[in-house]
Amino acid sequence: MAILDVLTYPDPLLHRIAEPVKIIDSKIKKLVDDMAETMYAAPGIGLAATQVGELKRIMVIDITEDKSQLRVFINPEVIRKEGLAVHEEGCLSVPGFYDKVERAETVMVTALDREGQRFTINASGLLAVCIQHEIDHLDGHVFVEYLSPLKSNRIKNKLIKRQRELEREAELSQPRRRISAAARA
Ligand code: QAP
Ligand code: CO
Repeated sequence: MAILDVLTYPDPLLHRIAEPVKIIDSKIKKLVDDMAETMYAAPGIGLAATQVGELKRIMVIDITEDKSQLRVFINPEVIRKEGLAVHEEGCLSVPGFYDKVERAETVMVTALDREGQRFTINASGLLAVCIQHEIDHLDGHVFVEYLSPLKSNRIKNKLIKRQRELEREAELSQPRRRISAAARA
């Protein structure tokens, strides 16, 4: 198992549409396992394959406190939505930012599990929010798109600035690799 790198908004890959999984082979199972490990390590309650740069319709969710109920959704489809509810959301790809988003209150979803078995669930509350948030990722959407342009631009600019700082720190921690030809001369 491995902890994967999570893409940060506004990475362009986060806006691509993921492809359905055709066959659940050992590579897909490894990706599912690595995604679960990555989500638990964060820690987070949901992660879509798009967030780790894999444009496949796979997401993992565990909303329990004790990490006891991993749910794997492969090729998920919403077959019914009802009501509206507002919930505070965050995202591993939007670290440090949280805001309220309105979504359906309950959703009926069908998907394949890690073994390829079809299951259908009726979700409400936090699970319903999380399922809709992760399916959005598979369709190339990030929750900040639902916020006002003022808020989403502010978040985007702060994350770009932070990414630049992180890249600069990474450079400084490996000075030897970066000595230029001019400096050696
Ligand atoms: C999606 O999000 C979600 O900013 C899953 O610094 C979130 O697991 C659905 C996280 C809320 C419904 C409600 C976020 C971790 C985790 C951060 C997550 C952070 C560290 C987000
Ligand atoms: Co997210």
